Amino acid sequence: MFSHILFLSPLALQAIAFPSHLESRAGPCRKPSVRQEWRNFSKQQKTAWIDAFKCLESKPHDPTLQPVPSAPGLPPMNTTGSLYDDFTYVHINLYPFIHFNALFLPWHRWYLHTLEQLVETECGYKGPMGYWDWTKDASNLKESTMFDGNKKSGLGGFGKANNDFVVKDDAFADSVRSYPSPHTISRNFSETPFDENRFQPTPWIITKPKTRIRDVVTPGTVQSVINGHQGDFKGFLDAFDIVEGFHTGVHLMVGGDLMDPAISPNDPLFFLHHGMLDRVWYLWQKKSTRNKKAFSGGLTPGLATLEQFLEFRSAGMDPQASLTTPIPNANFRDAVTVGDVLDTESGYLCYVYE
Ligand SMILES: *[C@@H]1O[C@H](CO)[C@@H](O)[C@H](O)[C@H]1NC(C)=O
Ligand SMILES: *[C@@H]1O[C@H](CO)[C@@H](O)[C@H](O)[C@H]1NC(C)=O
Ligand SMILES: *[C@@H]1O[C@H](CO)[C@@H](O)[C@H](O)[C@H]1NC(C)=O
Ligand SMILES: [Cu+2]
Repeated sequence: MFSHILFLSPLALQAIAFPSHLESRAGPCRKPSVRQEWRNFSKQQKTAWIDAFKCLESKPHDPTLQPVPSAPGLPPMNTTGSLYDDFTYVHINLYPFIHFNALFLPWHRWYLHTLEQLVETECGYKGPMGYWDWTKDASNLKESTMFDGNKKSGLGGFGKANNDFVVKDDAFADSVRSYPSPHTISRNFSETPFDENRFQPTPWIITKPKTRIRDVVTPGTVQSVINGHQGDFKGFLDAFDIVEGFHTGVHLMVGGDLMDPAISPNDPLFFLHHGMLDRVWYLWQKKSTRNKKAFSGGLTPGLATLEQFLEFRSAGMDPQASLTTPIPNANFRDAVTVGDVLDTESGYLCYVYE
């Protein structure tokens, strides 16, 4: 793990404010793609999804990626890595601008959509995108069927202590990730993931370290988030992304690459976990017209001290974001605004969750 500091200067925020070639994106959505729960993929579909990811590992670095000035401590760009590494690097580079603020959900929605475009256009993938409904696993997380050890169709389980927790039983066992330095992924399960100093680099915002993950990823927790905060995006985001909650909790529970916040897309589970998070936002948006249009919150993460975090929490501090705020993209693929990704079924996006 590497530690870095998340204090952003106004200059750094300006640097991300205007990605290049911003254009309006409108269009009808006649046949939305359907994102499926991973356990609802057939074995052949799982293999095809995994093969598409491996295909991205075989493609070279894309020189159009242009990192923005970012937080000290983040790894520098490695131009001999793969296109998969580039995609991870977009997350590493923009990490301080897209978490614990208003952009968290819109940015990750753009990120998943960009992945979908990458596997389709670069690798000819035609199957569905997926999500991991961890509420199905709350009573038995470590033994979840997500952690399937099939070399062709399995995402694999957890590593062993005598082997630095490197995952060996998955289809990605030979996949080298370049960030922060070349390695294959690791995972180390924890029942109480908010404890044990797993949460870096801002450990001071954890106030309930004994929280058990099984009590957090329940259907009831998710349902109350979806049912709450009518029309109030900021309130919804605060409830959705509390620190001892399901977003952070699942990252920390799996451990290894997934718990290291900036490099977490190294583990393909990232995309299925964030698929679920995007789906929870989607289900909240479906609740009412007011929810569907709601968006608010600040652009600066309030993470400097616990006092600051308790005041601003996950929805960020000034300056305030709006529908015309650009989604930071480090010049990688489409430059769009928050307004472009609010509706998954019209304009720029065209998908639903089953
Ligand atoms: C699984 O897929 C079937 C159709 O392929 C669908 O009817 C069902 O609702 C899906 N189940 C879940 C849990 O999404
Ligand atoms: C960059 O990534 C490539 C491919 O993973 C690796 O061989 C090389 O050692 C990396 N360079 C650095 C400086 O980490
Ligand atoms: C792995 O997880 C266990 C249990 O949560 C913890 O005690 C241990 O320190 C972790 N080891 C590493 C290397 O992360
Ligand atoms: Cu992220």
